[in-house]
Amino acid sequence: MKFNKICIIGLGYIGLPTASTFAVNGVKVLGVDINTKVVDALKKGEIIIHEPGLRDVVAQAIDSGNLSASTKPEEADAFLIAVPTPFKEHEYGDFGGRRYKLADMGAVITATQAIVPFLRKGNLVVLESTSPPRTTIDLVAPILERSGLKAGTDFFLCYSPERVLPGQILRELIENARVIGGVTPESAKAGHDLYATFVKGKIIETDATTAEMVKIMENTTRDVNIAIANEFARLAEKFGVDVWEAISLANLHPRINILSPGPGVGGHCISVDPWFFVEAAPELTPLIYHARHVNDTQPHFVVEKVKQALGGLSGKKIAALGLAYKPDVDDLRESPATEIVYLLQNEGAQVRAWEPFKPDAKLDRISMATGLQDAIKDVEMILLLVRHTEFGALKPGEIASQTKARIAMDTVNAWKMDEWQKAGFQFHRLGDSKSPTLAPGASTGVVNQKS
Ligand code: SAJ
Repeated sequence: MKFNKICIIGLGYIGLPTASTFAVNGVKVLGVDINTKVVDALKKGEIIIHEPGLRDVVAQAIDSGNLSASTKPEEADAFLIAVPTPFKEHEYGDFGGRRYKLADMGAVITATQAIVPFLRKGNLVVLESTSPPRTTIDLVAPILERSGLKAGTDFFLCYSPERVLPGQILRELIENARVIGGVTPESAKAGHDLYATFVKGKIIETDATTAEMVKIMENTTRDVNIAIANEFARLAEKFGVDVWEAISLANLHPRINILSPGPGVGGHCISVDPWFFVEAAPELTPLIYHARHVNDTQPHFVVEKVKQALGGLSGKKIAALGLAYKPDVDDLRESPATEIVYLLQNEGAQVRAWEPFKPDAKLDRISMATGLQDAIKDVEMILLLVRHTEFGALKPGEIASQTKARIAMDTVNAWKMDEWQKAGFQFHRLGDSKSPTLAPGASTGVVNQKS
């Protein structure tokens, strides 16, 4: 099947890279977003999100004349839906005392409804947004069929999950294997033809519900694996062990690959998607539920550790380094770092936050520093929350001369203990109760030779 023009609804972290990649590969693309800021920026060749390489591809796409933007769809050969599927903010489900989050499918519904007036016989519609199992069949198809056309017969309908890693989206979009789940085999074939425009990885056809499940299984597996790493960190603190050392030793086993503990799991994917399984079948998902619970409570674990190190939080001044949900991205959504700042402040601490990837972020009740020095100069503790490359490269000797702080805490294993101690800091690391927390010379009762 040949696609001359496609319409992509949702110009966020997935929709915009996808739209630009199609456009630079010779397809006419109309990018649609209800946010006029996004559309106006794109019309001027600008973007309002940070993703390595995206600015250049968008510029190329616009220069080619193939990418345009609007707030409304138009007729096209194919429609792609790439809108967010967050969870509801104030509504929860309950299964025997297990409180779980609920998917907010509002954006998928609105996007699907927007396509209906423009849907024609022979068109292809693809849902890319991560969605609960059966969404394509039970939610999207009935809305599209209000056009009078039948899914799988008059038009093709697929679910094809995006699986790209923020920070590497443009490369992974092209190189990753692509799963295409059709409501009929013919739909899957049409989806295959569309993505073959630029996908170099394998393109595999299956049914729509399998494809939906594949996506949530991937992110759920990662979430559960991070939860066990976080639980190991808690255990290590109880038993006088350095979890980072223990993990690196366990990972020497040929079939073990333990992930990294940290301040919690954030972002709009891994911290959200497992709830789709829990909501769809709470009676079948105790493990997935508890893993989510462990990761969601990890910020509280960090706050307790900070409290112990400072001997209380009230009135304590802390510099929080990093607010993003993970290293080297500007995305603050569902960020555990941000939650930690709020939790510290709720207990009376005064926090100055520095996020080099989003220095202008305006967050309710968070005092943003204008730079590293501004963040650290007048505090008691430097708290590392995100493993940004530039934070890993900080020189404790230089930091010591720019701050009053003599306590440093690393929640992501980016810093070398001996360097910070040599520079005169009391050093704490998440998951490491083996490390002496006081500077050399002071008596701790615990001796550690490691760095
Ligand atoms: N994290 C840890 N420990 C680790 C790895 C990650 O605490 O060992 C934390 C990160 O700091 C972050 C969170 O987990 O807060 C999620 O980060 P991530 O890099 O694992 O994943 P995302 O959310 O950026 O992207 C994931 C990817 N899924 C998988 O790796 C299975 C990506 O391929 C998906 O396309 C994306 O979700 C998505 O859009 O669903």
